[in-house]
Order: sequence, then C-alpha cells, then structure tokens
Amino acid sequence: MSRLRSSVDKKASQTSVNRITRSSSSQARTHDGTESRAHSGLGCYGKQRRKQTDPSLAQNLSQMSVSGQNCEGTETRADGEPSLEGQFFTSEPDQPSHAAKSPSCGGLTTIARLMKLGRCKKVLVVAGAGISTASGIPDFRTPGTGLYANLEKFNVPYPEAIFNIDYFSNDPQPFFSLAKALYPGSHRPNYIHYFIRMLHHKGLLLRVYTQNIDGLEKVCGIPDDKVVEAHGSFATASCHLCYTPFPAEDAKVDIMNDKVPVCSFCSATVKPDVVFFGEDLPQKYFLHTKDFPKADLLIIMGTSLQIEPCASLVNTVRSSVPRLLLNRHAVGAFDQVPLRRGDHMELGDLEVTVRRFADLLGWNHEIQDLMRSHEAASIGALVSCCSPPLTASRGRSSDGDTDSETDSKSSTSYNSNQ
Ligand code: CNA
Repeated sequence: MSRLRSSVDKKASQTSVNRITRSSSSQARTHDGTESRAHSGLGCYGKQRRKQTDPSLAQNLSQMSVSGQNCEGTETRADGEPSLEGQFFTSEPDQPSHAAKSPSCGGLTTIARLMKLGRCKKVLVVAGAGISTASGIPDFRTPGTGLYANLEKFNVPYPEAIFNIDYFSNDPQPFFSLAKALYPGSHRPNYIHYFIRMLHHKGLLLRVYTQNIDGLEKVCGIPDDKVVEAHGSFATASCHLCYTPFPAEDAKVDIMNDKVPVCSFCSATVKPDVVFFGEDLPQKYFLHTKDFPKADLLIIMGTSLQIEPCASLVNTVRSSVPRLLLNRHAVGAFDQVPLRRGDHMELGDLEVTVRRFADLLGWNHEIQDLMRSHEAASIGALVSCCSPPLTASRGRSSDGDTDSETDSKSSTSYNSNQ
C-alpha cells in the first residue's frame, strides 16, 4: 500500500518497505519570500511562515495572473539546434521566482526536437498545483498567493494540519472551508491541461500522474484511464473512520452549506476521498510500477516535488529517459548541480512556457481549437440542465474523430500494458 506522508513522519516511512505515504519535505522561505529547500530538518512549517499583510484569499486569487517569461529566444537558436545550456544549469534555491532570467532555457527545444523525431511515444506527465494556478486555483507554496501563505482564515496551527487525518478527525472545519474553494465545478481547465490532452490526442500520453485534487485533467477530456489522481479527488466520498461510501453529491451539498456530512453507519465525519497525510493512496497509483519503467519521456510540471511519494516517483524512470521540468523554480533533483544527463528544465510561468512548447511542436492552433470547442460544448452543457455530462461533449468537438480514435485505443483497463 502507499500512504501520503507528512514531513514529520517521512523519516519513519522511509524505513517502511510495505507502505509508501504522502510526505512533505521541510521547506523554508528566504528573506524575499521565495521557496528554498531546508535541509536542516526543520519540520514545523508554521514557524517559518511570515505573517501575511493581506490575508484575503480572494485578492490573492486575483493576483494570480500569468506573469511574463524572461527567456525569450533562448530556445530558438539561429541554427535551430537545441541549446544544451539548460542541462548544466540549476538556479540557486533562493533565487526569486523570476528565475526564468537564468540560462536554464533550452530544454523545450531539445525535447520538442526529440518528440518531432518520434523518439518520445510513451510520455509520462507528473503534475502539481502549478498547472492549475492559471485556472485561478492557488497552489500550496507560492509565496503570497499559495494556500500555505493564507491559512489564517482556516485557523490551523500549521499548514499541513489542513490535510492531516488526525487533525480532521478532531476538527473537520478547516478542511471543509478549503474544500468549498477547491470543489470542482467553479474552475475551468486552462491551456496547460489541454496541452496534456493534446499529448493524448496525438497518441503520446502514457499517463498523467497528478497530485491535484481539482479534477481538471478529466474535465478537459483526458480519459479516466489516462489519469492517475494520486491524491484522490472529490468525485467520491466516504466515512473517514469506517470507510463506508457516502454519495459524493450529498457530501458536496452538506459541505457547501456548512454542514458536516455524517456516516450513516457509524456517525463519524464523512470526507471527500481526497488523500490526507497518513492515508493510503488510491490503488490506481500502483500503475507507476508498470508505467515508469517503460516511459520514454517524463514531463514534470507545476510541482515543488515536496510531497511523497510523487516526489520520488520522478526518479524511477530509466536513467536514459529524458526528463523535462517545467516550473517557476528548479525543484527536486533539478535543484542540484550537476543535473542528471538527459535532464532539462524551462523555468518561468508555466502557461507561457507550455504555449511556447506547443509552438515548437506546431500544436498551438490545434490546442486552441480543441480548447475552444470543448469549452463551448461544456458551457452549452451547463446552460441546459438536461445536457449530458461535460465529458460527453468530447464527441461533438471539432477533433472528435481523432480523439475518439485515441480514446478507444486508450480505453483499455489501466492494468493493460499501455
Ligand atoms: P506546491 O507545493 O504548491 O508547488 C507548486 C509548484 O508550482 C511550485 O514550485 C510553484 O513555484 C509552481 N508554480 C505555481 N504556479 C506556477 C506558474 N503559474 N508557473 C510556473 N510554476 C508555478 O504544490 P504541489 O503540487 O507540488 O504539491 C502537491 C500538493 C498540492 C497536493 O497534495 C495537492 O493536493 C495540493 N494542491 C492541489 C491543488 C489543486 O488541486 N489545484 C491546489 C493546491 C494544492
């Protein structure tokens, strides 16, 4: 079994061979508020948190606009050859978030070239909260806008308490307050989600392993069997004590109306099946044992790689497999010198980066068409109360045929070899 671990029990869990759990590495903030990995063993995130002058989450959400990228042109050398600069560069851990000024650009061109040469046909994506910030959902750790910087309103003693199952057992309100903001339905997928769907559309996506709980990968039309929601989702709910299933819609109605959903069997609190620290990861997560050894490209996007076991998962592709990090900062193994051979990164705003990636691949117009048609169909479906579910709109999209083709290719059980 795999479990989600908090930083506090990470060491203990490393000695466990049978259970993998979600964990978050210690992390400190530098004087300028940016992320920096703390190797000192400091575990109490809350003690490191600076007092925020503006606790308004709404305002922070509105500030979460896409910022410009500062490395234009680096990946488009005159000779059209990929620059290798990125392979040997890693940003200082305490560099400000506009680290894209660094010479770490170039990874995109290299990977796009490999893809165009047909050398990447089993692409794995490991995604985190950074892919959804452009949809207006704050991540955890971005200074100022991240949820960890805005926890005053949730009244928790330390940030990770909000996803701590023992804490939830005593006081579910902080999580339910957060859940109200995160519940799928009020946010739409953005260009990045549709880029991943385009990987699928092109028949290149082996699987996306997302740590997100917003469900936007599925909302944008990536079929279920191509998505591993490693930290669960709001799609189902159950009793946090006896695991008796509870209708997810009823749980949502209760939570949205500030009522605590209660188990009909044991009367304990029901929670959406979002994986908390100390809880088992979904069975589907174990697909990684088949997927990662056969991947020929790994794209890591929008994650701080601070939560186990996903953080370590990225190290399980074969050593010859190229890995591309798309993030605002260098994280995990990409934050070390020298970079592993075959590692590339492109630092900066993710949506900007992914648009450039799509341009290099010649996919931009297709993605925009796909996005337009899918979003239009989805809005149409929402407007009409009798409409079919959002995912059913795929068949009506302009790319319906091809997507259906790849969908049917991929619609085999996730236990298949794919
Ligand atoms: P995190 O620790 O907050 O890291 C996010 C990373 O993305 C950071 O390195 C950011 O710098 C980077 N980032 C954020 N926005 C952008 C951007 N626009 N451009 C480039 N980079 C950006 O979140 P992780 O995903 O690493 O941690 C996993 C946690 C977060 C999981 O347990 C999730 O459940 C949880 N989470 C999920 C959501 C969601 O479902 N959308 C939102 C918030 C937290």
